[in-house]
Amino acid sequence: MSPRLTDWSLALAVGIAFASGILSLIGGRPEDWLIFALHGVAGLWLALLLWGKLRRVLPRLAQPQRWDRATLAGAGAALIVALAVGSGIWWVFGGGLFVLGFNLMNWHILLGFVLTAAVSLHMVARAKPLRARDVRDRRQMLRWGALALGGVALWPAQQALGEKLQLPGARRRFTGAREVGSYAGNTFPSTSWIADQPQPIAPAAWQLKIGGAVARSLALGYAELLAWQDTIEATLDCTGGFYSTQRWRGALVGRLLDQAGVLPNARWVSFVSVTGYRWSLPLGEARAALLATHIGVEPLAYDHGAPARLVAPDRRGFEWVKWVVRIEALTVPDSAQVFSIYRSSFTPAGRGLAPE
Ligand code: HEM
Ligand SMILES: Nc1nc2c(c(=O)[nH]1)N[C@H]1C(S)=C(S)[C@@H](COP(=O)(O)O)O[C@H]1N2
Ligand SMILES: [Mo]
Repeated sequence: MSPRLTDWSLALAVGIAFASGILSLIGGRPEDWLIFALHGVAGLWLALLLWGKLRRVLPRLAQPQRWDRATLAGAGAALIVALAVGSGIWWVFGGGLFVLGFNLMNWHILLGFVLTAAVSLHMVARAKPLRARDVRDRRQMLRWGALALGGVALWPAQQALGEKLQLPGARRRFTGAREVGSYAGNTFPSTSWIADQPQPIAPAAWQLKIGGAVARSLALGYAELLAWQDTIEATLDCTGGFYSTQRWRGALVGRLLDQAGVLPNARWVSFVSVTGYRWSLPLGEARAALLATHIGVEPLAYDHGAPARLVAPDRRGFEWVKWVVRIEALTVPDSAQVFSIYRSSFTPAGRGLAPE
């Protein structure tokens, strides 16, 4: 393949891997598996392309007298690609790692960002346009197609290999997440998007406000919530790489909304944490979600969002708002909620300081 075709293919593979990686963060419904498959294929295709490129440049790398600054940059780039791809494959096979407070999946995502930034900068500085002759040669294009097909074929082959060898990674969910502490009460890990750490809320002092596009705003106490004993089984699947399936107990959000009387123009429902962290669901989905007070037979522990947290089946863990204090019916989507999950840990309430 011509160097330019290889380079543009590398950039395309990185672009697809990055875009599908970002999309995968919000994918949790079973049909979203395709995003994860696309991500794997793009990553494995990238590995094949890198291999091809290395075979071309290795002879030069072996001769120090021919090194220049570009050689160094190129070797560095190859290393980042190898680390990004390698960390992904290692995760899929079940590898573990915990360095500087980050696990292997955290590092993989970080490397994905670094790689994408590096490739973008590199292209701005040095990309040469693809010429007709780079894509006209039949033999070249056959080779290009073979490599792309190789990426597509490697993905299922690798899944099958993991299963055949019964590698630990074979038991992961389609999101890549690994099971921890299902049906064992509060014992599964607790985590934050950033670092929310509000002061504990005593159930007796807790109030749930329901407002927004409703007929009558109201406030409920903990005991009123306990009166409902709705249970649902649902899987909390954190983008940090673990999942846990529990039988959650509490009140279906639909019941709470009915008490307040949702206005006909309401379309979304927002769940607001005491830290300011908030997320919303479409009305129908929100009705079927649970405001949980219990995991199995145990009351929610502080870390898991006591007194009450959102349980949103088929949604990723970051959407399961903890320490919920307000539910709000919305007539327009809340586009600023994305910022709330980055900001909450830096507010006084999110840092656990006493209210001013
Ligand atoms: C452009 C940079 C990236 C590259 C080259 C890359 C590459 C890879 C590769 C090769 C795999 C293993 C796939 C397999 O063997 O089946 C993988 C897995 C994974 N990557 Fe990435 N990745 C990148 C960025 C990201 C980003 C930005 C995210 C999330 C924000 C992400 C999330 C994941 C997840 C969740 C898995 C596990 C999927 C599974 O278990 O099937 N990646 N990645
Ligand atoms: N208020 C608030 N809710 C939150 C978070 C947070 O940082 N603040 N983190 C979310 C993330 S990223 C996940 S994966 C789950 C983790 O729930 P757990 O701590 O019970 O495992 O809570 C979600 N709810
Ligand atoms: Mo998470």
